[in-house]
Amino acid sequence: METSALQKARAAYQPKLPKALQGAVKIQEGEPTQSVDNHEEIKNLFPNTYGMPLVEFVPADKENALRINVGVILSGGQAPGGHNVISGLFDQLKKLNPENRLYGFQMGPGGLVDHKYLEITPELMDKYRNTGGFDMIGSGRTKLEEVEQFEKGLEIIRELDIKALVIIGGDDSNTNACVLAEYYAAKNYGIQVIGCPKTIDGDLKNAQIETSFGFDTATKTYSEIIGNIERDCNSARKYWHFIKLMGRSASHIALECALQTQPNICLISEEIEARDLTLNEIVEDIARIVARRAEDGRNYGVVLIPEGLIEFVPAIGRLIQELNDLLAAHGDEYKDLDHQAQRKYIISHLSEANRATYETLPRGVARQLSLDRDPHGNVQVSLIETEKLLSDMVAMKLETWAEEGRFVGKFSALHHFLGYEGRCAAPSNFDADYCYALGTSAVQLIANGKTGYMAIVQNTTATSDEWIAGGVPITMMMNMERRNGEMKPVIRKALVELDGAPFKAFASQRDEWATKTSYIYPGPVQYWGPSEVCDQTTRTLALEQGK
Ligand code: FBP
Repeated sequence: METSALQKARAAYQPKLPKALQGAVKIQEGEPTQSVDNHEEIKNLFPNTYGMPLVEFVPADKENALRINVGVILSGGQAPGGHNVISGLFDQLKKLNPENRLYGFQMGPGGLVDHKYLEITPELMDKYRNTGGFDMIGSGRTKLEEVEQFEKGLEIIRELDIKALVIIGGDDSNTNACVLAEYYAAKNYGIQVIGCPKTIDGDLKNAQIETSFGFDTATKTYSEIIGNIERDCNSARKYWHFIKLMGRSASHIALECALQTQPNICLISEEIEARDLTLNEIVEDIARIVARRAEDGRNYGVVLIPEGLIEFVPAIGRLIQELNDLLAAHGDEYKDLDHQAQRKYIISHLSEANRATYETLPRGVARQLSLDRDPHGNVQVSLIETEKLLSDMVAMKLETWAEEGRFVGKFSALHHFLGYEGRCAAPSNFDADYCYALGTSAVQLIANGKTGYMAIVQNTTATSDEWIAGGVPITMMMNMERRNGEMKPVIRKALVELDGAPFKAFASQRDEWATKTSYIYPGPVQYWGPSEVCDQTTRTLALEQGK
């Protein structure tokens, strides 16, 4: 494999570990925990892994020389730093006992079920240190939830003499990690399961998890690109750029990028839902800003749009709920119809109010809403061209206003979708260190006999040696939610809080950003140089921690 000069230099970077993880470690247990909601239901579903205490690692006198084989799985969308979780696991396992082995199951959870794996050797590991991507073992979205899959996985686990599995994933994958941990515990199989918080979306966070890995690098990468577009925009002064950003339901990515780049407009789905806005009202708000800037001779601007926006427009959200249930119940008879017949089928099965919403949506968007859900039951919002939909509707609104004699200036729109551009970026120093510490923590949880835990690292706005490492029982983050037409135990997703510091900081400045041009051009992620340039956390994390 040919490598770039940057990759070579970066391979030599030794990620920094918190003080508590640098030497021998023991655990300090806190009070028993309970789920965030639906205590009785979650307790009944997870009798063996419910109520366990929070744990923190503290220095010990002697290292636990545990001899163990471990399996690791990368699950779901790529996020910068995945390889560093694996190098953290690898180095710590070898440190405990050089005989320890680490196996990577390939292409996601499916690799466990289909017995596709490779052993992670020192040579292989060294090729991937501090690199982006998940290509070392690949990733996938197979949902681990059936007993048959757990038993099939057990066969290879036994064959390789694996005693613990580490599942690196987002909220859905960690929910499945917990279900698997519970199953293996209930059966007394002696297999531990540990999760690690991954996702660029930033929606796997709570009182214990300060941030999911990948959010830092991905938002810095998108902000670099947005800054470049803003600078082009401010040079040519002739286009409105509509930029959709990944993030699924949550608008954390859009909000963080807005804080880093100060665009003219940034929509926040959670606010749109709270204000009960219709699509038409959102379009009018944007068109008003376009017309206002045109009065000052500014026929250009930048709009950030979170990819999940459409689900949060209340009428469309209600429609999606009904479509989810409809597709879950009638998916088989619907699947084989052609496009035209599928549309008819949906229209004839929807309730009156939702049918009206469905029929008023542009055909392409309506179709995208009725396509297959991902294996976890989510609408594939990355496929919906919201940026195009909004700019078309803004253009129509401006035309109507112009016909009414209002001055609207010139409106020429360009579209971008930022998602895949950042998911495999080489991890920032923050993500490189954070992920390495998560991998190290996961091994310490295993060494201390834990299962059904997620590795955590806290105090992350301090310097890395002051970070605090430990574990949180996954059941603690769970509640019951409706998925694919059924109530299921799931990790509660963190959406943007409208009374939280990041949103408030944005809301207090956005009117000025709309009318003036206050762009910030952050430039690329830096790996070497002054600390304020290369070790900066996201604005979201800093604001949440009052920095
Ligand atoms: P995860 O929740 O798996 O981390 O997904 C992140 C994400 O990048 C979302 O932002 C996006 O909607 C989705 O993956 C796209 O999915 P795919 O990788 O299957 O195209």
